Amino acid sequence: MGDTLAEIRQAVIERQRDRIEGLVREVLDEGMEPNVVINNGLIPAMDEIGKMFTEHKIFVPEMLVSAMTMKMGLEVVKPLLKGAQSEPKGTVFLGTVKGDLHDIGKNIVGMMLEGAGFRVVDLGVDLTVEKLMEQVETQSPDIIGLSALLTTTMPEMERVVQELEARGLRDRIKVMVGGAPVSPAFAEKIGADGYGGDAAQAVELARRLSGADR
Ligand code: B1M
Repeated sequence: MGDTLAEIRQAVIERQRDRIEGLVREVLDEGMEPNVVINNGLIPAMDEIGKMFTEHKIFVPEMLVSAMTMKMGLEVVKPLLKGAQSEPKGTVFLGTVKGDLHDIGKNIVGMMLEGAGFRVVDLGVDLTVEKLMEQVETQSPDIIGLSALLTTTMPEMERVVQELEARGLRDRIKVMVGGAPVSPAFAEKIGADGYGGDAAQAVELARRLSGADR
């Protein structure tokens, strides 16, 4: 199984879209936990892609096709992460902030939250504060989860917190933030309720913020 995990990483790095689904199915059929496929196969491959991009060994088009390959792998894993609970633990609005198109991490967080029994409303990428507030006014969530991968888009997270305050909604709606450049110190600085370093931490945090851990 270890060898196939290495092949999964390789398939993402080398953009082998024709192989990825079969490889992921193979390890799942052999009994590997979906979380292991994500954390030890798919995610490390994207880390490697990031390094290669920084070192100018690959460029945006290659990075994009690797991301597409990873998404194809994630789609195979997704049905296995769905929770069977009937009563949701709370509603989470999830989005990647304005100006930012990175959605792989957000999608993994969403899948894990659903698996843990939350109702997740995915508001997509490049999410403006205005669009988010429109949604908040119509179907009040318990938690807003924001993802940012670019240092330049992180300030959008603070705008969301400020807008909730301005509308008098801050006490009712918790805000959690995450994404590679985000840190606990940043979360605290902008007045968010918490930071998730990865999808597992995001689930723990959502449980705590919604009171579902009590
Ligand atoms: Co871009 N990109 N990218 N990119 N990209 C990064 C982020 C970068 C670090 C690469 C590099 O330089 N090494 C760099 C940012 C530098 C910076 O800001 N300091 C960068 C850049 C520069 C850019 C462009 C500007 C490139 C260009 O056009 N010149 C451009 C920007 C486009 C835009 O957004 N406006 C761009 C474009 C792209 C693609 C479209 C090609 C593609 C994205 C495809 C897609 O997402 N659909 C892409 C990719 C794939 C990457 C890297 C290689 C991988 C990101 C990823 O998917 N990681 C990335 C390098 C890297 O991160 N190593 C890079 C895997 C994913 C599972 O991890 O998203 O961190 P992550 O999510 C984790 C945790 O962070 C956490 O849980 C997840 C699961 O463990 N988490 C949360 C995430 N959100 C959370 C929310 C939570 C809690 C936890 O609560 C709500």
